[in-house]
Amino acid sequence: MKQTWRWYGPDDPVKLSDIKQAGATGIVSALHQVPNGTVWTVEAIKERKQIIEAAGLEWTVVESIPVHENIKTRSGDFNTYIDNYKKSIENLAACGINIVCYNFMPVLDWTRTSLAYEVTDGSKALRFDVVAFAAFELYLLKRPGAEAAYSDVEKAEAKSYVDALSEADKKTLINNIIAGLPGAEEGYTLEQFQVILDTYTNIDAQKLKENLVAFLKEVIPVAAQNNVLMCIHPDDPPYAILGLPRVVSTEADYAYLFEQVPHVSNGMTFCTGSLGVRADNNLVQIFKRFADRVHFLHLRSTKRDAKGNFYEANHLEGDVDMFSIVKEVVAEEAKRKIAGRTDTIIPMRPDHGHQMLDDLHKKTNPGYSGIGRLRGLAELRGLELGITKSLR
Ligand code: DNO
Repeated sequence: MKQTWRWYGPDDPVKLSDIKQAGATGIVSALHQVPNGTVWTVEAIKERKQIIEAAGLEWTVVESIPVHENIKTRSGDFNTYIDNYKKSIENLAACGINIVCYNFMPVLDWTRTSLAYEVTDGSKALRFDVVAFAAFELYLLKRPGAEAAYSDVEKAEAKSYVDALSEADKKTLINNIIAGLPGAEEGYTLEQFQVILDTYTNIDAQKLKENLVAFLKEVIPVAAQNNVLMCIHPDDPPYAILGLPRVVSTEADYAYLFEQVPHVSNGMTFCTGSLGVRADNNLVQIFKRFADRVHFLHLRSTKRDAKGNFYEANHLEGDVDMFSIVKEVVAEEAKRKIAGRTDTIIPMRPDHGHQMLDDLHKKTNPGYSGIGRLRGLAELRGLELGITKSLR
């Protein structure tokens, strides 16, 4: 695996020099300053690339070129936004960057209810609590239609939860969910949020799938022509929320996308943490089935409970069998070598990390602390080395 690290750009509190010391050789970055839907110019790409290379690192993966909401709903100026997307792919290819991660989640990217859940060792993790989420949509957002999605018992639980929150706690919960976690690009206020949710009134899962396939049918040929590997990130969490459809959550979802648009440039970001939230996702089976299309790996683990709550566990703990996954990755890399493919070393990044040690006293991007990810990377690197050596 190529060890990479997500860097949010010059304002990231974790510096390129820190990343070098962590032992990563590749950078995962995006032009977060460019508004969604706008072309990434060669100039702007080169500028970022030079900063990365001046630090002795390589810009390996783009995460993400965001997909404009109008493309997801196929409304408004969606054709222009698709053209712009293609142009950004061409420009990246012209600069020698050829792996692009993106997602197709309506309105919200990844979602958590708590960004500072204290685990038993005193470090802090990200968490999704189903009761807190229900409290948000039922009693803070007051989403029309939310009532029908919950049983009376669930509603009562959510009500006691919200009643016990201070005004400040309520604000934090709202912000955690809709203000936009790092990389989400879009953030909303409560008022804006309901307006944008309403743009999906006539879009069910089938329609959203069709819109995604229509987007892929336009974009993948351009990527293929430019030797760019596109890799769609799974939904996080991997199920419908807020009455919005989500269509990249399961093995069947991925199978459908690859059937519709078979070129290998139509690939996946294999995110163990997102996929692992569903007990019915068999991660090893999913990896094996789509292994030749895995262009990028997000390695982290989650721990779920019977109620559907989950928190982000240490990288080698929790529900994800990281040993088996990395073993499959090592096997896939060997297969690619024999097949004469050029992408024989799959980039991975330690996805998220706890806020721990010195991170606890610093301002960090939620999930993207320096030391927490350093721990993750070190553990994953050791795991891979152990597997590789034991196979010789
Ligand atoms: C969260 C990330 C996601 C991811 C996007 C990909 O930590 O994994 O924000 O970057 O969904 O487009």
